[in-house]
Amino acid sequence: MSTCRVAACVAALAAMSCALPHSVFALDLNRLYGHHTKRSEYCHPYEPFKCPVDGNCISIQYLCDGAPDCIDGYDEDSKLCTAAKRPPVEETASFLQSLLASHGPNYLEKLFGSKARDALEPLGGVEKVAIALSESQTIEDFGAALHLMRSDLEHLRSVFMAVENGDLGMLKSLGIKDSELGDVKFFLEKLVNTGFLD
Ligand SMILES: [Ca+2]
Repeated sequence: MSTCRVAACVAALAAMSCALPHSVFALDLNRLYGHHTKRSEYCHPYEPFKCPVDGNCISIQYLCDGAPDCIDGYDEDSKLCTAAKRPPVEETASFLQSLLASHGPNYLEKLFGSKARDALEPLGGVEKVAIALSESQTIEDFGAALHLMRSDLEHLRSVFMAVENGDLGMLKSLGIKDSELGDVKFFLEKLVNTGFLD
């Protein structure tokens, strides 16, 4: 579980690097690795990404560029590179949490099916679902990560396909409130636009 959290954290930081100056990214990486890296071993701000295994420091431009720069290829890890294109895990988790808080603990059954009851507990909780949404390259990977039943996965796929086709009637028929339609559509489109249905 803790490995998952670290991976998600790295992914979120990688995603942030697109929007933030490198110096900010470096500070956050230092905080992330601070508990097992001596201060003197910090990476230079120009090469802020530290490979977890070999400790090499690499520039942001070599993250997810298609060529391995860490000895174990971690800079090209598919989960890391998928998550780098997605909204940060924290943002996804708080969006899911806000829907549950507004509409009750079973509201997300509408999207993720019968296992998404009780604030997503049968799926491992909100954070686990948010991490899976961030790191799963495709909807099939997402289904595998959360052990979704095939029927629930096909339902979710039909929701995504409706959104991809601009059919908001599908979301309305599921009982998504008009006031939330825009946010839910935006959230699902982000996933579609980063290869979730490929
Ligand atoms: Ca690379």
